[in-house]
Amino acid sequence: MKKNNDLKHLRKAIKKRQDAKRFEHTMGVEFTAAALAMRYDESIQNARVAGILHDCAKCMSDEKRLAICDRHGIMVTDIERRNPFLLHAKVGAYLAEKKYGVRDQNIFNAIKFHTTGREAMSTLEKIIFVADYIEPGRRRVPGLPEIRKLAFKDLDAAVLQILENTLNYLRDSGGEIDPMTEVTCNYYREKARRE
Ligand code: DGI
Ligand code: FE
Ligand code: FE
Repeated sequence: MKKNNDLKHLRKAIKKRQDAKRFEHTMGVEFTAAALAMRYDESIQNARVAGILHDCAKCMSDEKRLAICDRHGIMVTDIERRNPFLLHAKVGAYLAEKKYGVRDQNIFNAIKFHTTGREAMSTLEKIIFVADYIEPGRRRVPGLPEIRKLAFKDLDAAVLQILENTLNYLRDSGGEIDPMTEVTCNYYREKARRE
């Protein structure tokens, strides 16, 4: 299949499974991930595929996400069991392979870690993590214009800023923090300090 057809096919499949608002976000992430791929010498095609698929398990009930994990031996941590929306990343990576035929490990990982991040992310993983936060349709969050600029200057610095914002937001709103989000934040804080 030609690459452009591939993208068209994936967009069409996802459009059927997401509500209009979520699909608009998906298109924003595809677009932004492509722009960041240009800036950071990453594969534009891979960035677009990962962008289209990153939230493929978002428009699904918690029960369904948990059932997919149980059925396919995907490990569910305690925090994920209590906050099953977090599973849309892991389940999304699984579906990217099984349902959408993605064969590239780097693309799965970009989907799998797009919500919490992880230590030592690949360029593609960071691109999706950042694109998800800064895409044009993202609702206003404090400091977003600065993070958008920063993303095209220093990708690691943008990753760190997003993690700090997310952790502050979770602390203020009383959301339960996934230890993975904290581990990622500490890693990028330490990395910035050393460089
Ligand atoms: O799926 P999206 O809404 O496009 O974006 P996302 O996958 O980054 O999910 C965003 C939400 O995830 C946002 O409200 C913050 C939340 N999040 C990120 N890290 C954690 C977290 N939520 C909890 N409870 N714990 C975390 O550690
Ligand atoms: Fe998401
Ligand atoms: Fe998203």
